[in-house]
Amino acid sequence: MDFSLSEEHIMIRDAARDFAQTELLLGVIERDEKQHFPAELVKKMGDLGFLGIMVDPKYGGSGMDTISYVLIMEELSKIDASASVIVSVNNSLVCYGLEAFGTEAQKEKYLTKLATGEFVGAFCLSEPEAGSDATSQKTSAIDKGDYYLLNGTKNWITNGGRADVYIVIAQTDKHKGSHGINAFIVEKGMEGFHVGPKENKLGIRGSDTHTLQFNDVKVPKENRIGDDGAGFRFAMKTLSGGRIGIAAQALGIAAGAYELALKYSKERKAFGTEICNHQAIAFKLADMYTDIEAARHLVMKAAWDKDQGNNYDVSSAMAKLYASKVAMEHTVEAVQIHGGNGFVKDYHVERLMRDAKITQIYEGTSEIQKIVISRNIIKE
Ligand code: COS
Repeated sequence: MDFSLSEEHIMIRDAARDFAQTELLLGVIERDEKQHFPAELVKKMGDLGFLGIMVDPKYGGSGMDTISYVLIMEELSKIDASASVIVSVNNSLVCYGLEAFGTEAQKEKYLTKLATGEFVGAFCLSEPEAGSDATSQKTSAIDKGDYYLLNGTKNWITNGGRADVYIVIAQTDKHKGSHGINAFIVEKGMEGFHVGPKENKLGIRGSDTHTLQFNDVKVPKENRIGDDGAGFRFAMKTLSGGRIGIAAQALGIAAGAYELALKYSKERKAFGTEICNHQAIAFKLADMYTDIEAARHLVMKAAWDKDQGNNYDVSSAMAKLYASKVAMEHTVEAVQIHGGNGFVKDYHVERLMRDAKITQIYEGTSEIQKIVISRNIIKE
């Protein structure tokens, strides 16, 4: 067993850290306040290879492993979780889904542009009445010969108004339950595809979240991903990888808040000494440090499982469940350590606290992660 990072991993992590602390930090408060999508920064992240981290270089990707992906996600998320969710969705839900399950023609046409950042992708599973209960898809895709006729509504779609390529999950045969579901590639601008208003969110306010409407959209047959009826398993498998990305995001949010709290506690004085010298604060820091390190181990283990070709359904669920809990609890503590300043936007921790909450909700709520974990351990 070896817990050390390779020189290459350290270089990758440092490059992401450098980018986050110089480029992402600039204007992060304003982007959050104004719900401003960081289009310029997305382009720069594309140039750095952050939008197709694990994609094979023959499709324009960086050809890195999942450990590199989580290292990058952690560093970006310490500073700007709105930017990192764009990276996470593009990498693990869209690029991975296409690379692992798409046809050669789909990879040529879409993956090559998504991996370089020329295109941005979105993943559309959730519906008004199918969030956690993902098999209850109401969006339908009727087989019309050489195309499918797509109708329905998707909500809380990350990159919803900004994407070029949308992977849409829909019911093709409701009598077959989860085996009557398919995944389709829908392009921006297809007739009958409408983007609804942008959501006004508690956190990750710089990311672009919309409801999408599909009214008789003709999706060519060749845009179906995988075999007929394989769409639910495609979505589940893709989400297992997505959960590693979100776990790394939660880890980054927690670690970012911890680093700010540690620094502040060494500068701020009360009762004649820096507040880190008071046990009330020192013990909070000890708990944060320990829990964040434990979360990091779970995140790394899930990434390692994926890189080794092991099943990572449970390790990704555990990583997301635990890292998101740590992010929520310790961003609250980071605000507490900052006192009144923690309640003010300039100190960043209140934003990290707001951003933390979504990591317990999207790509499977904490309760869903417990379903995945418990079902798997019971059946063993
Ligand atoms: N990999 C491959 N196949 C999987 C799978 C996985 N990770 N998880 C489930 N499946 C398969 C099952 O094996 C089953 O196939 P069979 O019928 O051939 O046995 C099929 O998919 C249906 O699975 P299951 O019966 O477990 O479905 P449930 O309706 O009970 O739902 C949960 C399972 C709750 C785990 C699933 O609906 C889920 O993950 N929901 C959350 C969705 C989510 O994350 N939403 C957020 C949207 S993205 S922001």
